Amino acid sequence: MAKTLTLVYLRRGDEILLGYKKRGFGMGQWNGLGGKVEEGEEVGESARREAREEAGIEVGALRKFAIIECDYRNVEKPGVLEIHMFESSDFKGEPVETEEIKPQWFKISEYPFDKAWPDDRYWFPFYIEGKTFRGSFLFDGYDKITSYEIIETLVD
Ligand code: 8DG
Repeated sequence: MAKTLTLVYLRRGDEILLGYKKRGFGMGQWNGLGGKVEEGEEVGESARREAREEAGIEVGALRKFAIIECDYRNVEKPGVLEIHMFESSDFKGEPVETEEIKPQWFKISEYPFDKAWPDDRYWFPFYIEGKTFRGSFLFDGYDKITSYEIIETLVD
């Protein structure tokens, strides 16, 4: 069974909030806020909890725009992660640095693809075009994608 995780992208005009991961999985890369969904936790609630824990932000309404599956092969712990992706412009507070991440607003046109998970460059254009979609990515190690598919569809 795939593990369920979240990502939440806060938006402020033509800017997007990313966090530089200081430790743990995906360390040294920029990503949305998020993490593992805990047992008994609703996915949206989990995304809000991660935004609070990682950057001290209280998030209100969320819009889910995608679910992606990342299948990691040739790694120490192979397996599939199912990641539910949300955006929100409804939040209180300014992001603060925590032990886990350093937050920073980026212009959409300056998304740091070179220092982010390799799938981001494939799905981000779908998000920017306002599409909702499902993606699946087959990884060889954590840095290389050997095949992928993105299908525009409703997500819930
Ligand atoms: P924890 O023990 O602190 O809970 O875990 P962690 O190691 O710090 O991180 P995590 O909770 O496992 O969360 C990993 C985050 O990274 C989660 O928000 C989902 C996201 N993520 C992946 N894989 C990929 C990917 O391929 N692309 C993108 N954009 N995000 C990913 O886990």
